[in-house]
Amino acid sequence: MILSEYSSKYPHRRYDPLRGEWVLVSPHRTERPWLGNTEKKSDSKRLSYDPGCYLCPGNVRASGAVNPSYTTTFVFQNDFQALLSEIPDLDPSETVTQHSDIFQSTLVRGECRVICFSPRHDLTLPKMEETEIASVIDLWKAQAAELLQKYRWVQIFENKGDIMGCSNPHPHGQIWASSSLPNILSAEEKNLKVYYEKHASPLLLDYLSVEEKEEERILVKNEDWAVVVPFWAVWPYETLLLPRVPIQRITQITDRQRDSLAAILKQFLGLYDRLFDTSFPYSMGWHYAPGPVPENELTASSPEIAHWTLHAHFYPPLLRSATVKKHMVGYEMLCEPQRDITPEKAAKTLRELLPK
Ligand code: H2U
Ligand code: ZN
Repeated sequence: MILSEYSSKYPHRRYDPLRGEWVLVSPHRTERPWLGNTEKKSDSKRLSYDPGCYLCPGNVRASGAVNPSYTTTFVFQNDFQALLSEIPDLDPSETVTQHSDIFQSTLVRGECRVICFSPRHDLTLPKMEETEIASVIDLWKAQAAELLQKYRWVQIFENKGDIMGCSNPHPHGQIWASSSLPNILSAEEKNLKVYYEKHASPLLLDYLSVEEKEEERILVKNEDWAVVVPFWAVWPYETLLLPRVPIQRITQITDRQRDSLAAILKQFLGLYDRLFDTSFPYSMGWHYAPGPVPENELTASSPEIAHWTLHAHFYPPLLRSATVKKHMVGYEMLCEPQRDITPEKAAKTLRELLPK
C-alpha cells in the first residue's frame, strides 16, 4: 500500500512526478454544505449536418475556404493560427533577445491545424464506432510524423464542450506545432530524465506497474493500455491513459495497439458521459518524446528517448454535476492546486459506472 491511513481522512500533499509540483488534498471537506448550482444541463439534440457549422463537409469557413465533402477525417490549417511558420524580413541574430536577466524574449515558429474527427456534426469520440476512432488515431500519427520532422514540439489536443471554451460542438481537435518546447513539456522532459538516470527504467511504466498491483485508481485496462485517475490528479475526474508496454512516441503505435486504443477510448469516455449524464467536457492531449526527428527514426525507439512513455492527459472541469465545475482560483492561483474528493474516491465512482 502506497497510501497511509491519513490520506482518506486528513489534509495532505501529493507529488506530481511529471510536473515536479505538489497538490493539496483535503478529503475531510467533502461533507461541506453546497449552496451553489446543481441542476442538470439538458444537452440539446444536434443534427448530423448543420448548414451553419464551419466544420461540416461542403461548408464555408471564416476564411472563405470551402471544406471538401469529406467522409472520414479532415485536417486543415487553422484560419486563425496562434503560430506562424514563416516570419519574413528578420535577421536570425535578432530572434533571441536577452536585454538582461529580467527582459527576455525569443521568436517561435510553428503551425496550427484543425482536425475534424468525423463528417457527422452530432457525434463525439465515444459515440463513434471503434473503426472510426481508429481513423482519428491514424491521423494523429500521420500528423505527428509529418510535423515532428520540422518542429521541436507537436501538441495534439481536443477541447470539448462550451464550458472549456470550445467554439463548435462538431467533433474536432487541434494540433499546434512549435519550434520551442513549451513549459509543461520541458518539465516532463526534465523529470522523466532525472528518474530514468536514477532507476534505469521509465517513470510512467514503473508507475503503472504499481497502479496495476494496487488496482484502486485503475478505471479500465486492455492488453495494451490502461486508464488511471493519477495519484497526483488535480482535477476531480482527471485521468491518465498509458500504454502497458514501452512506447515513446505516438508515431510508434502499431495497428494492433491502435485498435486496442480505439476500444479503450470508447470504453472510458463512455464512463465520463455517464457520470453526470451529459456529453462530458474536457481538454485532452498527447505527450511523448519531443522532436525534431528524422523520418527514419520516427517509428524506432532509441536510447536518447528511453525515459519517455507516450501518454494522454484528460482534464475535465466538472465537479458535481453537468454544470458545476471546479474553479482554479484563490489559493490555487496564489499557492498550489487543491482538491476535496480523493483520486481513489473519483476512480471508484467512475468504475461503478462500468456495465455490470
Ligand atoms: P476550438 O474548438 O477550441 O474552439 O477551436 C476551433 C479552432 O477552429 C479555433 O482555433 C479555428 C479557430 O481558430 N477556426 C478556423 O480555423 N476556421 C473557422 O472558420 C472558424 C474557426
Ligand atoms: Zn458540423
